[in-house]
Amino acid sequence: MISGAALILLCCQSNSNQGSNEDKDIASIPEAPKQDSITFLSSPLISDHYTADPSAHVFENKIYIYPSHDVETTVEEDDSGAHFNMMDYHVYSMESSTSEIIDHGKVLDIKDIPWAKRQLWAPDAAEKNGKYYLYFPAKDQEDIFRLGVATSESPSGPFKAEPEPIKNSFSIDPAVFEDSDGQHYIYWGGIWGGQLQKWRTGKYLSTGTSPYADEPANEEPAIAPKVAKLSDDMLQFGEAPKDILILDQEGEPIKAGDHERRFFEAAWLHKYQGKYYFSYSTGDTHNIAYAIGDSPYGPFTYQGVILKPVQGWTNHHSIIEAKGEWYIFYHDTELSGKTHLRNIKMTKLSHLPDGSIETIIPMKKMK
Ligand code: FUB
Repeated sequence: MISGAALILLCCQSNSNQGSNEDKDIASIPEAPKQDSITFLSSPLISDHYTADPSAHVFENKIYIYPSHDVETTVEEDDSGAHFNMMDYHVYSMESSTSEIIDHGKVLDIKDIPWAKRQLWAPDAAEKNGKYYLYFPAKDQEDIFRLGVATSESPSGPFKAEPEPIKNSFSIDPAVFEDSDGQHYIYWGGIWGGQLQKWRTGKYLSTGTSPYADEPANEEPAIAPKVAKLSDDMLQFGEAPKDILILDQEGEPIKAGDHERRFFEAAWLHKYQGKYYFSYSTGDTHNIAYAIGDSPYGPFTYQGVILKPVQGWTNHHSIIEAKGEWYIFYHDTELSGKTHLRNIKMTKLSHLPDGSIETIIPMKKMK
């Protein structure tokens, strides 16, 4: 639950672009539709581009944000998310949670990713030995989602894509967690448009275009998100991908029909007081939920909801500690009112004394 006092507008930073004098989308952002009846917990961090799926990290003592860059498209909306037709990535940074947000400009373009055909979806980044790695999903020439990596000497890019996707990679939404011993783990997966259900047998199931065709029956265990150690050079899986088990309080796997609690997409991992917190979107029920475990591989036991539904269909987040405070980055559609044109936001996140996370209510609708 969130206290009334917490329901204030945070984060009113203006944003400035340090990248080349690149065209901003601002000219094409129409006036926000009137939403007098909604009070939002936070304000958009960026208002000259549409941004989504914010993966935040503290690098070089600053907050860096790696979001998707949403764009208008002529591609028609469908159940597989074809209208999320993103073409490039920008990187943003902030000196602190209350500072101005800096746009470092375009850091990777789809035309510079040799294997990628379309849809640059939610990315994440990691650092090792002073080098930076951008992980991202894109559809390959066969329209199969794969995970790619691009590298840079700086957290603000530009990033150079590897010529091939990560070997044996599939699906979407990579998120990289560095454990206290320096080992990096990559988490990923997304059902429906994210195609994870198509890999149930270990091979891609070409059962037509319906994103629902290959889902398990309601009483079967839900499709599991994936985890793997990264290789020493950070460019490949360092081991065969493993299933992440999400259990209910009785120790039973969450079922496929349990849409309130089952994994859908947007995996994230953070560590708090020695415990591993796996958080994710429940998709069609629109929550960010979390589960706690004793190992980066899980199993994780379902605990509850971190972030209630935002405006818009998708809910996608990241969680970081910066200067001793915890923050959640997320998105909604406050600026556009359109599902595929989102804007990123942030607010504080609280771990309660028993280790649970206080539920955040991102908006209130007035009657
Ligand atoms: O941004 C495209 C997709 O929408 C992401 O990959 C999902 O997590 C959802 O936010």
